[in-house]
Amino acid sequence: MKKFLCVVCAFVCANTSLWAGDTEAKNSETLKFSGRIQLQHAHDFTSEDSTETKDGFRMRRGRIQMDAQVNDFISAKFQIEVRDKSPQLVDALAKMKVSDEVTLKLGQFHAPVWREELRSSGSLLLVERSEAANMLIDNGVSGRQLGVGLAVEVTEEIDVELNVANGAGMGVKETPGSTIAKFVNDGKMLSGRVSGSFDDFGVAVSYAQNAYGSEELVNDGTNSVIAPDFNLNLLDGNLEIEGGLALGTNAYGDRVGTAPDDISWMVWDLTAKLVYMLDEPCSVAGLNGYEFAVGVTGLDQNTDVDNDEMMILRGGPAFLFGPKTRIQINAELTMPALDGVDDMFTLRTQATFNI
Ligand SMILES: [Ca+2]
Ligand SMILES: [Ca+2]
Repeated sequence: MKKFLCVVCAFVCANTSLWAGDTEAKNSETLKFSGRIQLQHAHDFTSEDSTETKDGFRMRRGRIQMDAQVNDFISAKFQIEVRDKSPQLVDALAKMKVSDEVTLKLGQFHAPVWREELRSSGSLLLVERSEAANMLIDNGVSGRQLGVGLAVEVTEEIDVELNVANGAGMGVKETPGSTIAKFVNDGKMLSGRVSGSFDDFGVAVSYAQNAYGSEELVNDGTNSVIAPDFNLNLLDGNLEIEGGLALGTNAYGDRVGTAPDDISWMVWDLTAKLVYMLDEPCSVAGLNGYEFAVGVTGLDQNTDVDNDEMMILRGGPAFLFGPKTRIQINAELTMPALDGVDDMFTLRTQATFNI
């Protein structure tokens, strides 16, 4: 009897431990939780302004994500982020599989523009996305947006994605009665991307346009961008090269009187990362590999104006602790073309824990 009880007990215990690892989803076939913690430290070597902090830590990202497979046709993703101390909704989208080739996306998610922007923040080649990526967001032609999209798998290699969104950025609603601001209006952002993925390389071109202001406001116009980008995997995937070029226009409408001239801008970025994996993890926190990445970014805010350009060089090593954890160290040198403006040198370190 004692032996029988032990067997029953062992059986129950074994099953209980299995149950403990599962997540019970009320409405979905599967539900997966994941998250990300990114702690960043930066040191500014150049600022001589005694009123400025030169050095410190910040919580770059604290994220929680849920991925649900509701049924064979519907999946959903929900991600919230706390950056520093500000919580925000990052991704909230549902995907509906219309056919084997066509998927409808609804909610808040990345507009299909700029390869670097579409890469997960947990696997960026350098600590931060480039200033080129930031300039596309600042001009309202990329980034996370609220709207709907259509993803079409044309062939095994060729994908097309189309998107209609508010164009007002993350979490910003556009509803009847809302007050018109720069990107909050009746005008919507339209974007699209055609991409080809082959064995060792990928190539794509994106287009976006976003109407800003309103006919009643002087700043009535449309921002647009066309942006080709690529990536290459060499040396059995240990060398990754990624780049992009974005040609943008901020066009002002036909306003009577004070409308300024249209502005053309250009940004580009080229980044490479070399990975070296150890044969076996070492005893220091399971260190199992190294990376070295370098990147160069060019910004020209107005192609008709001289001396407003900027070149940014970034690079440094990273230490891998298994597939989900790494510490990256980047030296960042920002070189404005304008005479009399000093270069800026920052050392940025980031620990990423994908959990
Ligand atoms: Ca809008
Ligand atoms: Ca210029």
